[in-house]
Amino acid sequence: MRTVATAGHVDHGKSSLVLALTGTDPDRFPEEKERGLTIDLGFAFTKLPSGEELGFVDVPGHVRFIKNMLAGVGAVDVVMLVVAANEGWMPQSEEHLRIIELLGVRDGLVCLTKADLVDDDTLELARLELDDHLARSALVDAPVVVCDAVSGRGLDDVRAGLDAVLAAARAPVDRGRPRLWVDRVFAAKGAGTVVTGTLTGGSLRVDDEVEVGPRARQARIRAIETAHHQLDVAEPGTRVALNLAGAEIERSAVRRGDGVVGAGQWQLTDVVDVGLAPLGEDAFRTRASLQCYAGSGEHQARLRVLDGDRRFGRIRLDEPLPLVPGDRLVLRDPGGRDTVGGAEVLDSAPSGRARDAAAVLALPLQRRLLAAHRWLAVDALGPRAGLGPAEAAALSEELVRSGAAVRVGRWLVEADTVAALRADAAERVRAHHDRAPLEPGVELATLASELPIDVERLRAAVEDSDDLVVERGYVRAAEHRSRVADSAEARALLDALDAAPFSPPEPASTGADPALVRSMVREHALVDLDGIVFTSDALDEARRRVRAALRDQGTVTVADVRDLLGSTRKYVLPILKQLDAEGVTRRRGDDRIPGPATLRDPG
Ligand SMILES: Nc1nc2c(ncn2[C@@H]2O[C@H](COP(=O)(O)OP(=O)(O)OP(=O)(O)O)[C@@H](O)[C@H]2O)c(=O)[nH]1
Ligand SMILES: [Mg+2]
Repeated sequence: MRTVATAGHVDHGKSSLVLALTGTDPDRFPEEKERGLTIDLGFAFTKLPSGEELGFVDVPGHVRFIKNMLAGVGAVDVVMLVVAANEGWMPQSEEHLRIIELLGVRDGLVCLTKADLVDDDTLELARLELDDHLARSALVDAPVVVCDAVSGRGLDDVRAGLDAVLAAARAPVDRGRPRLWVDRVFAAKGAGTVVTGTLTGGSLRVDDEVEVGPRARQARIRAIETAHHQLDVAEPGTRVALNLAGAEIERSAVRRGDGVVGAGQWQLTDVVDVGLAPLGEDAFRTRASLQCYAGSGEHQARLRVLDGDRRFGRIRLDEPLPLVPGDRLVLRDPGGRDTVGGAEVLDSAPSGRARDAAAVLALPLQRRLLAAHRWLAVDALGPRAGLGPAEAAALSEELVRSGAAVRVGRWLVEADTVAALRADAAERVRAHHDRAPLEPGVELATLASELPIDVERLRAAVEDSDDLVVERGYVRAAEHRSRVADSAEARALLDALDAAPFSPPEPASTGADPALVRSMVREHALVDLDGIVFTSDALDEARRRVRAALRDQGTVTVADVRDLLGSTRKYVLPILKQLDAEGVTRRRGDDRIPGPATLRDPG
């Protein structure tokens, strides 16, 4: 199914044409029928000669209801522009055409209707005038059909014309990232809430999880309907009604302008950097309050122009929306009198300073994403670029293959950025090795704060590098000895301590360098218990013997342990204090009983 929106000046015969083509009067409200004036959007369905199902979104022509018109055209990419032959081109013919262009619509059919009200000469004149207005517009190549809704003249040409235009128009894209801008909401008969809109970007099926509105409320699709029949799957381009189930949905009012998107696939944003498309000179002041139309919604927005040429701007919206690069916005002055221009979203999550943004925004999409974010999480690529999972994966690969980016952990980073980071890190680490050759390297967190960068990114960048190594929380040069404890000096010290493991000599008395001792403690080759340095092996052995004794006797005294280890109180007390701290033993009066760790695992 495809969806087409009407456009054109008030009273020019849009709704009458939709009625004549579909048999459904799109004017739903009694007030509309009475006054013969469309106020809000109307919907009707038909089947074209080709067999294609067609949904119409019929918009009001009166300038007072332009907000509703914008809600109707926000998600369609084919229009039917209607001009009455007896009145010719009028202000809303012009404004609607401009709006359509700002939204990026390139395909449409033009109906010169009410032909029954004019003679042939007037009709010919109207036709020439119309061609004038369409020249140099987005609809310059659109077929023009002469018709009227009273006698039915030309209606078959309209149907054939719609078929031809739809066949030639870009097919709705399926990126696997569905989004539906809600244009109508009502309570379902049984339960739940029904929202309608034109589905784009991907398909939705019954039972899919979706997120709704600025707070991304969770909902499940209970049923899908189009043109009065039920669907299991709705394809992009279809006008659908979704029956939504979910506690958060029942309680809250879903409104026109809310987005319904595939769960977990979209990021909501209330600030976007855009390319500006002004209508006329001086359309945008450097800072301005505007009405911004996005999808089916109207929003208050603040625009800040980012460059002297007024090509780029930063727009802050009154609430977060699911927007991606490529989305088109229409901007009107807050008095609501004029459409001043449009905007194309270029960056949906601008992070840099506004005054630096323009240079980045001028780049093509891929370079722009990398330049704007520097560290672009791979799983954010889809939402940031407006791409589906498959496209995002392909883009990621392409960026790496072309050398534009390097894959670092879960990020894509400009090659230069990573290279500079690694060089900086390596220089600092080497300088540290020179200053403190006995130390294992620089602590990862310390290095991160010096650079500065967060630890996770630094770790990823260093782990993939050839000349740096991360080990036990330290970054060292690849050629730096991995363990101080493997050195000859260290072996000599270990041998000296091992000679009397439970009453070891002071390291200084063996001639060991205090820096070496500190490094060995950090590497867990030695333990420092209240200033007495034991080998880790000695502590392990002491722990083993104490646990064995506890198993046999239930309790041990300091004197028991002293005998067990063949040592003296001076050494035994710090060892027992350590075992207490580990939960191996617990004090009870003068005795030690099994601690929580021993009770859990008696060994
Ligand atoms: N003679 C004649 N009258 C028409 C034709 N089409 C519409 N009309 C009349 O023109 C008036 C306006 O028609 P609508 O179809 O409501 O016009 P519209 O463009 O939908 O108007 P808005 O939605 O308010 O912008 C009605 O009185 C129609 O009966 C036509 O082809 N010939
Ligand atoms: Mg109408």
